[in-house]
Amino acid sequence: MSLRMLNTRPARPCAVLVGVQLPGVSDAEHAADLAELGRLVKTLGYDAVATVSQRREGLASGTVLGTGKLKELARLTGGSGVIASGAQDRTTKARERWEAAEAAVEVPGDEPGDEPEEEQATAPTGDAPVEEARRPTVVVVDHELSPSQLRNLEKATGAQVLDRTGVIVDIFHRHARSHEARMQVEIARLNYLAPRLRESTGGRERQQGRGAGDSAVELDRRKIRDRLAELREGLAAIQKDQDQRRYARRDQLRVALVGYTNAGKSSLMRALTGSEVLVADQLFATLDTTVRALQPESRPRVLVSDTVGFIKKLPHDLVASFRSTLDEALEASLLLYVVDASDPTWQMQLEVTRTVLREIGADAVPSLLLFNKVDRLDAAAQEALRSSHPEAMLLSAHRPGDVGLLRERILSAFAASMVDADLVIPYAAQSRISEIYEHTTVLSEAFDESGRRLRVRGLPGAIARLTQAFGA
Ligand SMILES: Nc1nc2c(ncn2[C@@H]2O[C@H](COP(=O)(O)OP(=O)(O)OP(=O)(O)O)[C@@H](O)[C@H]2O)c(=O)[nH]1
Ligand SMILES: [Mg+2]
Repeated sequence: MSLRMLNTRPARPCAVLVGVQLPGVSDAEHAADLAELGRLVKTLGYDAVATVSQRREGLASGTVLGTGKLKELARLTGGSGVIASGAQDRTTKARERWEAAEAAVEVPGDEPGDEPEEEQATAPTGDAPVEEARRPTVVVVDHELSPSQLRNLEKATGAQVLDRTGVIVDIFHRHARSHEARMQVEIARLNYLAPRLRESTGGRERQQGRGAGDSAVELDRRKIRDRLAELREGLAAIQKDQDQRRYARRDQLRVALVGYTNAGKSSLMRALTGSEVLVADQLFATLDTTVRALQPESRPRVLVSDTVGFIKKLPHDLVASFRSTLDEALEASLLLYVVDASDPTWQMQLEVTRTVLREIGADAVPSLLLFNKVDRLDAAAQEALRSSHPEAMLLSAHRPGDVGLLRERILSAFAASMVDADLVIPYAAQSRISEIYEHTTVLSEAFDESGRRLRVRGLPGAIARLTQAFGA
């Protein structure tokens, strides 16, 4: 017995995943959704130790799950399984859970048949502390819950309940680094929390009496409103500054890496620009937009931006809060759609990315489809992608040769839209030569009495501006 206790891993809190399979959602899709929820939950630092899943017509019921499934879930978490009088304090249920420990904790898996029978749910007393440590204390539901569904589930399970949006908002909160990202995330978080405020403090309120709880919540809500106003003001100032910087880059060639979270955008950003952006095998590692020049530098210079990834069922106000990512995409001269070709759900991931970008009008921007991580695919799978998507490029961000070819593809995509012009730079204005080299490719150069004569090639905008100043 004591040996088993020694085996106990340092406590990472345990979570149980809950999903409803709605009509029209295939088994495979449902399993993939739950697997993705598992990765989100892992990114947040929990171990997903069990899955409860049910086929239902809709999500409208008070607890999302049916009565039987709710009981099953409650067995895992040690809750009562009922809502009305089930609002007992979790500590009063400790003994019950202690007794129900071991077998009720399901090994991760999506098979409904894996679920343990009720009569198995008795563990030897001596094991109780070990099993108690592995008992899920968090229930994570793969759908957006209404505040009352959330409260009902908390009552019935005795566990903390998070929905998919809540998990994403929490990850964003942990990963945001820059001042701007932190402000954006705080706005999204407060918007998410405000309507759920009363529910999450439900237990305490009941003890204090409803009136006291309500006014405290009202006060909190007012504070949230004030804070939101303050944040929006701060963000507007930052974004104005960014707009100006973007305006200054308007004539430059810009490429934006867009795609599902974890597709390898930051890895490609590093490889293309030599920058040290964060690469990590977790969801939403990047929450800041970074812009760097393509390396080795080209003439004209090409700027590459790394952006925040997308995910299925990303709440709309969270998308909206990432304005800088969307602006980067919208204003890019070329969009690189990065797909993790080794993920069995890549088609869905690409569709999600396309849908969000279509919604903001970025589908008009020329694009190039990149199947990344092909080092994980066998030859047959690569061949299949090549024949189904002849226009796309297969590559691995980890192979310098592939990255070199991508660089060539980017430069040749721009070559088609370039225009040529003749410029004369008077000797008195030679200090502006570097500006010309930055924005154009100089095709030929000669000197005469009027100054330096250049034949240049660049984007129409930059050429128009330069011709106005130096047109021959
Ligand atoms: N095998 C393989 N792994 C890759 C490749 N590209 C990226 N990865 C890995 O995939 C994981 C995610 O890579 P990132 O570059 O951080 O992905 P991202 O798209 O920026 O992800 P977010 O910022 O979270 O949206 C990391 O563990 C990378 O090392 C590749 O071509 N092959
Ligand atoms: Mg990234």
